[in-house]
Amino acid sequence: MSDMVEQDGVQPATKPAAAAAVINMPPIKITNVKAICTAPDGIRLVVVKVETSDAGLWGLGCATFTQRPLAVVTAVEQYLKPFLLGRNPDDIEDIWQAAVVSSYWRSGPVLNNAISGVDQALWDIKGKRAGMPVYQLLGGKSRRSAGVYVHATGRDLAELEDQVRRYMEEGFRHVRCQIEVPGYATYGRGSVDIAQSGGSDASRTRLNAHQDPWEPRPYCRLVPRMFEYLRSQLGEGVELLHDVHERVPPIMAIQLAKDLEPYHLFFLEDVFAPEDSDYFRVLRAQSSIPLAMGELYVNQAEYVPLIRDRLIDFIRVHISDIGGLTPARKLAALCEFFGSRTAWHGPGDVSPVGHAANLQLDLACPNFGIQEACLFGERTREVFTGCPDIHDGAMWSNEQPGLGVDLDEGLAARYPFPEHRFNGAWPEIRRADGTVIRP
Ligand code: GCO
Ligand code: MG
Repeated sequence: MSDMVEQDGVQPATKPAAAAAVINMPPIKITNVKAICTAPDGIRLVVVKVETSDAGLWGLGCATFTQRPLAVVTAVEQYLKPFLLGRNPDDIEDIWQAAVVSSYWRSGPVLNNAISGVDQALWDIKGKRAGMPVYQLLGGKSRRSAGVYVHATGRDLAELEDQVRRYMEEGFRHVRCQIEVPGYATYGRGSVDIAQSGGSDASRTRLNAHQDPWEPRPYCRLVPRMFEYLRSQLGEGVELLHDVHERVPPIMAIQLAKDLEPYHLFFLEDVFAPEDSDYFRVLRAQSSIPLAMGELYVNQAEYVPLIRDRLIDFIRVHISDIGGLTPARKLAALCEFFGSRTAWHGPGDVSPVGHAANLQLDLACPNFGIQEACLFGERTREVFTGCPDIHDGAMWSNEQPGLGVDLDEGLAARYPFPEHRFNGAWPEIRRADGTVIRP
Protein backbone atom coordinates (compact mmCIF):
# COMPACT_ATOMS: atom_id res chain seq x y z
CA MET A 1 0.00 0.00 0.00
CA SER A 2 1.37 3.38 -0.89
CA ASP A 3 1.46 6.02 1.76
CA MET A 4 -0.90 8.85 0.82
CA VAL A 5 1.05 11.36 2.86
CA GLU A 6 4.20 10.63 0.87
CA GLN A 7 2.33 11.12 -2.36
CA ASP A 8 1.22 14.57 -1.35
CA GLY A 9 3.04 17.10 -3.51
CA VAL A 10 4.35 14.51 -5.98
CA GLN A 11 4.00 16.09 -9.38
CA PRO A 12 3.56 14.66 -12.87
CA ALA A 13 7.14 13.41 -12.70
CA THR A 14 5.68 10.14 -11.35
CA LYS A 15 4.49 9.45 -14.92
CA PRO A 16 6.81 7.08 -16.86
CA ALA A 17 9.33 9.12 -18.85
CA ALA A 18 8.70 6.96 -21.93
CA ALA A 19 5.13 8.23 -22.27
CA ALA A 20 6.29 11.71 -23.18
CA ALA A 21 8.40 10.36 -26.01
CA VAL A 22 5.43 8.60 -27.61
CA ILE A 23 4.14 11.91 -28.86
CA ASN A 24 6.12 13.24 -31.72
CA MET A 25 5.47 16.88 -30.91
CA PRO A 26 7.26 19.50 -28.85
CA PRO A 27 6.15 19.13 -25.22
CA ILE A 28 3.90 21.88 -23.92
CA LYS A 29 2.49 22.63 -20.49
CA ILE A 30 -0.83 23.59 -18.98
CA THR A 31 -0.42 27.18 -17.78
CA ASN A 32 -3.95 28.05 -16.65
CA VAL A 33 -7.32 26.42 -15.97
CA LYS A 34 -10.38 28.58 -15.43
CA ALA A 35 -14.14 28.25 -15.24
CA ILE A 36 -16.24 30.70 -17.26
CA CYS A 37 -19.86 31.28 -16.22
CA THR A 38 -22.35 32.75 -18.66
CA ALA A 39 -26.09 32.68 -19.35
CA PRO A 40 -26.65 34.35 -22.73
CA ASP A 41 -30.16 32.95 -23.10
CA GLY A 42 -30.96 32.68 -19.40
CA ILE A 43 -29.59 29.14 -18.84
CA ARG A 44 -26.60 28.93 -16.50
CA LEU A 45 -23.66 27.50 -18.47
CA VAL A 46 -20.16 26.68 -17.21
CA VAL A 47 -17.27 26.22 -19.61
CA VAL A 48 -13.66 25.41 -18.69
CA LYS A 49 -10.77 27.00 -20.55
CA VAL A 50 -7.37 25.29 -20.42
CA GLU A 51 -4.48 27.48 -21.55
CA THR A 52 -1.04 26.22 -22.56
CA SER A 53 2.55 27.39 -22.81
CA ASP A 54 2.02 27.58 -26.58
CA ALA A 55 0.65 31.11 -26.88
CA GLY A 56 -2.74 31.08 -28.56
CA LEU A 57 -3.25 27.35 -28.01
CA TRP A 58 -6.08 26.68 -25.59
CA GLY A 59 -9.09 24.42 -25.34
CA LEU A 60 -12.69 24.63 -24.13
CA GLY A 61 -14.76 21.99 -22.38
CA CYS A 62 -18.33 21.83 -21.08
CA ALA A 63 -18.75 21.67 -17.29
CA THR A 64 -22.41 22.70 -17.16
CA PHE A 65 -24.36 21.44 -14.15
CA THR A 66 -27.05 24.05 -14.25
CA GLN A 67 -28.57 23.26 -10.84
CA ARG A 68 -25.18 23.47 -8.99
CA PRO A 69 -22.88 25.55 -11.24
CA LEU A 70 -21.06 27.34 -8.40
CA ALA A 71 -19.98 24.04 -6.84
CA VAL A 72 -18.44 23.03 -10.19
CA VAL A 73 -16.55 26.33 -10.40
CA THR A 74 -14.99 25.63 -6.98
CA ALA A 75 -14.01 22.10 -8.01
CA VAL A 76 -12.33 23.45 -11.16
CA GLU A 77 -10.54 26.45 -9.73
CA GLN A 78 -9.66 25.31 -6.21
CA TYR A 79 -8.87 21.65 -6.91
CA LEU A 80 -8.25 20.81 -10.58
CA LYS A 81 -6.31 23.95 -11.47
CA PRO A 82 -3.48 23.49 -8.95
CA PHE A 83 -3.46 19.75 -9.67
CA LEU A 84 -3.00 20.27 -13.43
CA LEU A 85 -0.70 23.26 -13.80
CA GLY A 86 2.57 22.18 -15.42
CA ARG A 87 1.24 18.89 -16.84
CA ASN A 88 1.45 18.07 -20.52
CA PRO A 89 -2.01 18.61 -22.10
CA ASP A 90 -1.25 15.84 -24.62
CA ASP A 91 -1.67 13.24 -21.86
CA ILE A 92 -5.48 13.21 -21.87
CA GLU A 93 -5.99 9.68 -20.59
CA ASP A 94 -3.30 9.98 -17.93
CA ILE A 95 -4.70 13.29 -16.69
CA TRP A 96 -8.25 11.90 -16.58
CA GLN A 97 -7.18 8.85 -14.56
CA ALA A 98 -5.16 10.98 -12.15
CA ALA A 99 -7.83 13.65 -11.70
CA VAL A 100 -10.60 11.13 -10.99
CA VAL A 101 -8.78 9.50 -8.09
CA SER A 102 -7.29 12.73 -6.77
CA SER A 103 -10.40 13.22 -4.61
CA TYR A 104 -10.29 9.55 -3.49
CA TRP A 105 -14.10 9.70 -3.19
CA ARG A 106 -15.10 10.09 -6.79
CA SER A 107 -17.86 10.49 -9.37
CA GLY A 108 -21.02 12.51 -8.79
CA PRO A 109 -22.19 15.34 -11.02
CA VAL A 110 -20.07 18.12 -9.44
CA LEU A 111 -16.70 16.39 -9.71
CA ASN A 112 -17.51 14.75 -13.05
CA ASN A 113 -18.55 18.04 -14.62
CA ALA A 114 -15.35 19.69 -13.41
CA ILE A 115 -13.26 16.88 -14.90
CA SER A 116 -15.30 16.98 -18.10
CA GLY A 117 -14.52 20.67 -18.53
CA VAL A 118 -10.82 19.86 -18.46
CA ASP A 119 -11.12 16.63 -20.46
CA GLN A 120 -13.07 18.13 -23.36
CA ALA A 121 -10.69 21.10 -23.40
CA LEU A 122 -7.75 18.69 -23.72
CA TRP A 123 -9.44 16.94 -26.68
CA ASP A 124 -10.04 20.38 -28.19
CA ILE A 125 -6.33 21.17 -27.78
CA LYS A 126 -5.34 17.79 -29.22
CA GLY A 127 -7.48 18.41 -32.30
CA LYS A 128 -6.05 21.88 -32.77
CA ARG A 129 -2.52 20.47 -32.48
CA ALA A 130 -3.34 17.81 -35.05
CA GLY A 131 -5.14 20.33 -37.27
CA MET A 132 -8.23 18.08 -37.30
CA PRO A 133 -11.76 18.01 -35.89
CA VAL A 134 -11.87 15.69 -32.87
CA TYR A 135 -14.06 13.11 -34.68
CA GLN A 136 -11.03 12.41 -36.89
CA LEU A 137 -9.04 11.46 -33.79
CA LEU A 138 -11.85 9.08 -32.82
CA GLY A 139 -11.64 7.15 -36.08
CA GLY A 140 -13.18 9.49 -38.66
CA LYS A 141 -16.70 9.92 -39.94
CA SER A 142 -19.18 7.06 -40.00
CA ARG A 143 -21.85 9.39 -41.43
CA ARG A 144 -22.21 12.80 -43.03
CA SER A 145 -24.15 14.36 -40.14
CA ALA A 146 -25.99 13.43 -36.95
CA GLY A 147 -29.78 13.08 -37.16
CA VAL A 148 -31.44 15.05 -34.36
CA TYR A 149 -34.72 15.20 -32.50
CA VAL A 150 -36.37 18.41 -31.35
CA HIS A 151 -38.90 19.14 -28.61
CA ALA A 152 -42.57 19.83 -29.33
CA THR A 153 -44.99 20.69 -26.59
CA GLY A 154 -48.59 21.84 -26.44
CA ARG A 155 -51.29 22.95 -24.08
CA ASP A 156 -53.66 20.71 -26.03
CA LEU A 157 -53.58 18.19 -28.86
CA ALA A 158 -54.15 20.71 -31.65
CA GLU A 159 -51.36 22.99 -30.46
CA LEU A 160 -48.98 20.06 -30.16
CA GLU A 161 -49.88 18.74 -33.62
CA ASP A 162 -49.25 22.21 -35.04
CA GLN A 163 -45.80 22.36 -33.58
CA VAL A 164 -44.88 18.88 -34.82
CA ARG A 165 -46.06 19.84 -38.31
CA ARG A 166 -43.97 23.02 -38.23
CA TYR A 167 -40.89 20.99 -37.34
CA MET A 168 -41.67 18.51 -40.11
CA GLU A 169 -41.92 21.37 -42.60
CA GLU A 170 -38.50 22.56 -41.42
CA GLY A 171 -37.08 19.14 -42.28
CA PHE A 172 -37.01 17.49 -38.85
CA ARG A 173 -37.88 13.79 -38.92
CA HIS A 174 -37.75 13.05 -35.17
CA VAL A 175 -39.87 14.97 -32.67
CA ARG A 176 -40.24 14.50 -28.91
CA CYS A 177 -43.85 15.15 -27.91
CA GLN A 178 -44.98 16.31 -24.46
CA ILE A 179 -48.39 17.67 -23.55
CA GLU A 180 -49.78 19.66 -20.66
CA VAL A 181 -51.93 17.70 -18.23
CA PRO A 182 -54.46 20.38 -17.26
CA GLY A 183 -53.96 21.51 -13.68
CA TYR A 184 -50.65 19.68 -13.20
CA ALA A 185 -47.00 20.69 -13.26
CA THR A 186 -46.31 18.58 -16.30
CA TYR A 187 -42.72 17.89 -17.32
CA GLY A 188 -42.17 19.30 -20.80
CA ARG A 189 -44.73 22.06 -20.57
CA GLY A 190 -43.19 25.22 -22.06
CA SER A 191 -42.64 26.97 -18.76
CA VAL A 192 -41.32 23.92 -16.95
CA ASP A 193 -38.82 22.50 -19.39
CA ILE A 194 -35.71 24.65 -19.09
CA ALA A 195 -34.44 23.31 -22.37
CA GLN A 196 -37.46 24.76 -24.15
CA SER A 197 -38.01 27.85 -22.11
CA GLY A 198 -34.54 29.23 -22.63
CA GLY A 199 -34.21 29.02 -18.89
CA SER A 200 -36.77 31.65 -17.96
CA ASP A 201 -38.60 28.72 -16.46
CA ALA A 202 -41.19 30.67 -14.54
CA SER A 203 -42.71 27.76 -12.68
CA ARG A 204 -39.35 26.39 -11.54
CA THR A 205 -38.54 29.65 -9.81
CA ARG A 206 -41.94 29.95 -8.22
CA LEU A 207 -42.27 28.98 -4.61
CA ASN A 208 -43.92 25.66 -4.09
CA ALA A 209 -46.97 27.18 -2.44
CA HIS A 210 -48.04 28.33 -5.92
CA GLN A 211 -46.63 25.36 -7.81
CA ASP A 212 -49.16 23.11 -9.53
CA PRO A 213 -49.10 19.59 -8.10
CA TRP A 214 -48.36 16.44 -10.02
CA GLU A 215 -50.40 13.23 -10.12
CA PRO A 216 -49.33 10.24 -12.20
CA ARG A 217 -52.78 8.83 -13.06
CA PRO A 218 -54.13 11.67 -15.25
CA TYR A 219 -50.77 11.81 -17.04
CA CYS A 220 -50.75 8.05 -17.71
CA ARG A 221 -54.29 8.28 -19.11
CA LEU A 222 -53.52 11.24 -21.35
CA VAL A 223 -50.23 10.21 -22.96
CA PRO A 224 -51.54 7.16 -24.89
CA ARG A 225 -54.44 9.34 -26.14
CA MET A 226 -51.93 11.93 -27.24
CA PHE A 227 -50.00 9.42 -29.36
CA GLU A 228 -53.19 7.87 -30.73
CA TYR A 229 -54.22 11.33 -31.90
CA LEU A 230 -50.81 12.22 -33.33
CA ARG A 231 -50.53 8.97 -35.28
CA SER A 232 -54.05 9.38 -36.65
CA GLN A 233 -53.27 12.92 -37.82
CA LEU A 234 -49.64 12.53 -38.90
CA GLY A 235 -49.40 8.93 -40.06
CA GLU A 236 -46.12 7.00 -39.77
CA GLY A 237 -43.95 9.48 -41.69
CA VAL A 238 -42.39 11.00 -38.57
CA GLU A 239 -40.54 9.43 -35.63
CA LEU A 240 -42.12 10.27 -32.28
CA LEU A 241 -40.38 10.21 -28.88
CA HIS A 242 -41.48 10.84 -25.30
CA ASP A 243 -39.80 11.56 -21.94
CA VAL A 244 -41.51 10.25 -18.78
CA HIS A 245 -38.85 12.03 -16.67
CA GLU A 246 -38.92 9.37 -13.91
CA ARG A 247 -42.21 10.66 -12.50
CA VAL A 248 -44.43 7.60 -12.49
CA PRO A 249 -44.42 4.72 -9.96
CA PRO A 250 -42.72 1.73 -11.62
CA ILE A 251 -45.76 -0.51 -12.07
CA MET A 252 -47.74 2.35 -13.64
CA ALA A 253 -44.79 3.07 -15.91
CA ILE A 254 -44.84 -0.54 -17.11
CA GLN A 255 -48.52 -0.24 -17.99
CA LEU A 256 -47.83 3.06 -19.75
CA ALA A 257 -45.06 1.50 -21.83
CA LYS A 258 -47.40 -1.31 -22.89
CA ASP A 259 -50.19 1.14 -23.70
CA LEU A 260 -47.81 3.07 -25.97
CA GLU A 261 -46.68 0.07 -28.04
CA PRO A 262 -49.21 0.50 -30.88
CA TYR A 263 -47.84 3.97 -31.70
CA HIS A 264 -44.34 2.81 -32.62
CA LEU A 265 -42.27 5.31 -30.69
CA PHE A 266 -38.64 5.86 -31.65
CA PHE A 267 -37.98 5.66 -27.94
CA LEU A 268 -39.54 6.11 -24.52
CA GLU A 269 -37.18 7.91 -22.14
CA ASP A 270 -36.59 7.68 -18.38
CA VAL A 271 -39.55 5.45 -17.78
CA PHE A 272 -37.99 4.65 -14.38
CA ALA A 273 -35.82 6.64 -12.00
CA PRO A 274 -32.16 5.56 -11.77
CA GLU A 275 -32.95 4.18 -8.31
CA ASP A 276 -35.48 1.81 -9.92
CA SER A 277 -33.20 0.50 -12.67
CA ASP A 278 -33.93 -3.12 -11.74
CA TYR A 279 -37.41 -2.65 -13.17
CA PHE A 280 -35.96 -2.59 -16.69
CA ARG A 281 -35.67 -6.36 -16.53
CA VAL A 282 -39.36 -6.64 -15.62
CA LEU A 283 -40.43 -4.27 -18.40
CA ARG A 284 -38.19 -5.90 -21.01
CA ALA A 285 -39.89 -9.26 -20.40
CA GLN A 286 -43.26 -7.73 -21.24
CA SER A 287 -42.71 -5.15 -23.93
CA SER A 288 -40.69 -4.42 -27.05
CA ILE A 289 -41.01 -0.64 -26.75
CA PRO A 290 -37.56 0.94 -27.41
CA LEU A 291 -36.12 2.24 -24.13
CA ALA A 292 -33.82 5.22 -23.63
CA MET A 293 -32.16 5.80 -20.29
CA GLY A 294 -29.26 7.46 -18.61
CA GLU A 295 -29.19 11.27 -18.39
CA LEU A 296 -28.99 11.04 -14.59
CA TYR A 297 -26.24 8.43 -14.46
CA VAL A 298 -22.86 9.56 -13.16
CA ASN A 299 -21.05 6.30 -12.54
CA GLN A 300 -20.22 3.27 -14.65
CA ALA A 301 -21.60 0.97 -11.97
CA GLU A 302 -25.04 2.40 -12.81
CA TYR A 303 -25.07 1.86 -16.55
CA VAL A 304 -22.84 -1.13 -17.27
CA PRO A 305 -25.38 -3.75 -16.00
CA LEU A 306 -28.19 -2.30 -18.16
CA ILE A 307 -26.04 -2.45 -21.28
CA ARG A 308 -24.46 -5.81 -20.54
CA ASP A 309 -27.88 -7.38 -19.95
CA ARG A 310 -29.33 -5.72 -23.07
CA LEU A 311 -32.05 -3.94 -21.09
CA ILE A 312 -31.92 -0.54 -22.82
CA ASP A 313 -31.77 0.44 -26.49
CA PHE A 314 -30.42 3.99 -26.25
CA ILE A 315 -27.87 5.38 -23.82
CA ARG A 316 -28.88 8.93 -22.87
CA VAL A 317 -25.86 9.83 -20.76
CA HIS A 318 -25.07 13.53 -20.27
CA ILE A 319 -21.41 13.46 -21.30
CA SER A 320 -20.17 16.11 -18.86
CA ASP A 321 -21.97 14.32 -16.02
CA ILE A 322 -19.87 11.17 -16.49
CA GLY A 323 -16.58 13.07 -16.78
CA GLY A 324 -16.19 14.01 -20.45
CA LEU A 325 -15.27 12.49 -23.80
CA THR A 326 -12.69 10.10 -22.37
CA PRO A 327 -15.24 7.93 -20.51
CA ALA A 328 -17.99 8.58 -23.10
CA ARG A 329 -16.07 7.09 -26.00
CA LYS A 330 -15.48 3.93 -23.95
CA LEU A 331 -19.17 3.81 -23.05
CA ALA A 332 -20.11 4.16 -26.72
CA ALA A 333 -17.85 1.22 -27.59
CA LEU A 334 -19.35 -0.88 -24.80
CA CYS A 335 -22.83 -0.10 -26.15
CA GLU A 336 -21.76 -1.11 -29.66
CA PHE A 337 -20.85 -4.59 -28.46
CA PHE A 338 -24.23 -5.02 -26.75
CA GLY A 339 -26.56 -3.59 -29.38
CA SER A 340 -27.32 -0.25 -27.67
CA ARG A 341 -27.22 2.98 -29.63
CA THR A 342 -26.09 6.42 -28.52
CA ALA A 343 -28.52 9.28 -27.86
CA TRP A 344 -26.37 11.69 -25.84
CA HIS A 345 -28.28 14.14 -23.68
CA GLY A 346 -28.42 17.49 -25.49
CA PRO A 347 -30.88 19.95 -23.91
CA GLY A 348 -30.36 23.70 -23.41
CA ASP A 349 -28.33 23.13 -20.26
CA VAL A 350 -25.45 21.70 -22.26
CA SER A 351 -23.18 24.49 -23.54
CA PRO A 352 -22.47 24.73 -27.29
CA VAL A 353 -19.03 23.31 -26.47
CA GLY A 354 -20.76 20.27 -24.95
CA HIS A 355 -23.00 19.92 -28.01
CA ALA A 356 -19.91 20.01 -30.21
CA ALA A 357 -18.40 17.26 -28.05
CA ASN A 358 -21.57 15.16 -28.44
CA LEU A 359 -21.33 15.66 -32.18
CA GLN A 360 -17.77 14.28 -32.40
CA LEU A 361 -18.97 10.93 -31.07
CA ASP A 362 -22.18 11.08 -33.13
CA LEU A 363 -20.13 11.34 -36.29
CA ALA A 364 -17.52 8.75 -35.38
CA CYS A 365 -19.43 5.95 -33.62
CA PRO A 366 -20.96 3.18 -35.75
CA ASN A 367 -23.74 2.68 -33.18
CA PHE A 368 -25.04 6.25 -33.30
CA GLY A 369 -28.80 6.35 -32.71
CA ILE A 370 -30.00 9.96 -32.52
CA GLN A 371 -28.87 13.30 -31.09
CA GLU A 372 -31.12 15.50 -28.95
CA ALA A 373 -30.83 19.00 -30.42
CA CYS A 374 -30.98 22.39 -28.83
CA LEU A 375 -31.83 25.21 -31.20
CA PHE A 376 -29.35 27.77 -29.87
CA GLY A 377 -30.66 31.29 -29.26
CA GLU A 378 -29.16 34.28 -31.03
CA ARG A 379 -27.21 35.54 -28.00
CA THR A 380 -25.76 32.08 -27.37
CA ARG A 381 -24.54 32.02 -30.97
CA GLU A 382 -22.89 35.41 -30.50
CA VAL A 383 -21.05 34.36 -27.34
CA PHE A 384 -20.11 30.93 -28.72
CA THR A 385 -18.98 31.20 -32.30
CA GLY A 386 -18.85 28.02 -34.35
CA CYS A 387 -21.90 26.33 -32.74
CA PRO A 388 -22.68 23.15 -34.70
CA ASP A 389 -25.14 23.89 -37.47
CA ILE A 390 -28.58 22.31 -37.45
CA HIS A 391 -30.42 21.94 -40.74
CA ASP A 392 -32.19 19.22 -42.73
CA GLY A 393 -33.06 17.41 -39.51
CA ALA A 394 -29.41 16.94 -38.57
CA MET A 395 -26.42 18.48 -36.81
CA TRP A 396 -23.37 19.19 -38.95
CA SER A 397 -19.69 19.69 -38.10
CA ASN A 398 -18.14 23.03 -38.98
CA GLU A 399 -14.96 21.04 -39.80
CA GLN A 400 -12.75 23.30 -37.66
CA PRO A 401 -9.83 21.73 -35.77
CA GLY A 402 -10.65 20.55 -32.23
CA LEU A 403 -14.26 20.91 -31.11
CA GLY A 404 -14.64 23.91 -33.42
CA VAL A 405 -16.32 26.24 -30.90
CA ASP A 406 -14.83 29.52 -29.69
CA LEU A 407 -15.95 31.70 -26.78
CA ASP A 408 -15.90 35.49 -26.63
CA GLU A 409 -15.03 35.99 -22.95
CA GLY A 410 -15.87 39.70 -22.95
CA LEU A 411 -19.31 39.04 -24.36
CA ALA A 412 -19.83 36.05 -22.02
CA ALA A 413 -19.24 38.38 -19.06
CA ARG A 414 -22.08 40.58 -20.28
CA TYR A 415 -24.51 37.72 -19.51
CA PRO A 416 -23.98 36.83 -15.84
CA PHE A 417 -26.12 34.19 -14.16
CA PRO A 418 -29.64 35.53 -13.59
CA GLU A 419 -30.66 36.37 -10.03
CA HIS A 420 -32.29 33.31 -8.50
CA ARG A 421 -33.33 32.60 -4.97
CA PHE A 422 -31.68 29.14 -5.00
CA ASN A 423 -28.79 29.96 -7.38
CA GLY A 424 -30.38 27.75 -10.04
CA ALA A 425 -31.48 24.84 -7.84
CA TRP A 426 -34.89 23.39 -8.59
CA PRO A 427 -37.73 23.92 -6.14
CA GLU A 428 -39.58 20.74 -5.31
CA ILE A 429 -42.60 19.33 -7.11
CA ARG A 430 -45.29 17.79 -4.93
CA ARG A 431 -48.25 15.46 -5.27
CA ALA A 432 -51.70 16.82 -4.46
CA ASP A 433 -51.29 15.65 -0.84
CA GLY A 434 -47.97 17.50 -0.48
CA THR A 435 -45.54 14.60 -0.97
CA VAL A 436 -42.32 15.57 -2.72
CA ILE A 437 -41.75 13.63 -5.93
CA ARG A 438 -38.98 13.33 -8.51
CA PRO A 439 -38.68 16.29 -10.86
C1 GCO B 1 -34.14 15.95 -21.65
C2 GCO B 1 -34.11 16.28 -20.21
C3 GCO B 1 -33.89 17.71 -19.81
C4 GCO B 1 -33.62 17.80 -18.31
C5 GCO B 1 -32.69 18.95 -18.01
C6 GCO B 1 -32.33 19.02 -16.55
O1 GCO B 1 -34.38 14.80 -21.93
O2 GCO B 1 -33.85 16.83 -22.45
O3 GCO B 1 -34.92 15.49 -19.43
O4 GCO B 1 -34.85 18.61 -20.23
O5 GCO B 1 -34.81 17.93 -17.58
O6 GCO B 1 -31.54 18.83 -18.77
O7 GCO B 1 -31.49 20.08 -16.29
MG1 MG C 1 -34.84 13.51 -20.39
